[in-house]
Amino acid sequence: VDADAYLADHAARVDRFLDERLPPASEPPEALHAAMRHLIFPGGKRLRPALAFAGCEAVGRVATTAALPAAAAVELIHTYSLVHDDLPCMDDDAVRRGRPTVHVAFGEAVAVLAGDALQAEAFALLAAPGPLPVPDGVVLAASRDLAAAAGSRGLVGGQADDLACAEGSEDAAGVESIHRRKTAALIAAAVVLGARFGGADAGAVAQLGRFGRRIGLAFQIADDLLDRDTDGASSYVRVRGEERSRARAEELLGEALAEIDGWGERAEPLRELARFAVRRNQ
Ligand code: GRG
Repeated sequence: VDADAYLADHAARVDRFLDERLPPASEPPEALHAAMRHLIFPGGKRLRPALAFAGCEAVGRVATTAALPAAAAVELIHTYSLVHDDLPCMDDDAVRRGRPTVHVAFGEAVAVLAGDALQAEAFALLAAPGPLPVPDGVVLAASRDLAAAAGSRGLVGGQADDLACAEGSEDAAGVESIHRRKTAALIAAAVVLGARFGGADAGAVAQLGRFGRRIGLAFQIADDLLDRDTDGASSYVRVRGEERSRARAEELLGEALAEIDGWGERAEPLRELARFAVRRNQ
């Protein structure tokens, strides 16, 4: 399995599904619906949806089509967080995914509302009937996991602490704590939700949760190494230096892969995506 090919194939699948399910830009309120779609299409790497499909595949019980709602829901939460992170009151960015940010294109108020609506839409899509039947209990557990990853003990809490330490006063443990919540929680949720939609039992969910949290943290350290956010308060590279950051990312990758050692061929996409997340250059 080649990570680039897997990402491209599964991006196309989740994009089709999102395009079908999201309100069309022609539906009133048009500006809001256009703003919601602005950062969704064209997307980024679609790593989180790919991880959801790979989590489903690793469990190996059902066709990965079953995981479409999980893959789409996680990408919607991710995209909403980018829309809000780019706002003038947060990172104040004018460009995202190579295009004007949502607030630049549609104004600040519409960007806030588009983010809000994308977040709600994530849960609506997760709970709506998907292409294949999924037990209600699976949807309930997945909703709980996604809400936890997105909430004040996950993504939003990590963002809050990141903003609070804007002077860069954090030590390595503090930076890791922020990274675990701001980035790793949602990446782990992607794997876990995909696995749940694939019929994973409690043991597999726990293992893939540990796998996903390590990959998520390593992904963020790799992001710090790519140096996109040099002044970032919570840069691992700033507190640890480049060499130790690389070593930490590799250590986490090793721990993650050990977690799914013995899962066989079906977990190969998950392994390839893990290596990609840590060693990527994009
Ligand atoms: C505003 C609630 C709220 C949270 C913001 C996502 C985020 C938290 C901030 C964006 C800045 C940043 C560096 C976040 C860390 C996560 C991260 C590396 C996001 C970028 O993910 P990619 O590389 O992006 O997967 P694409 O565009 O490929 O989807």
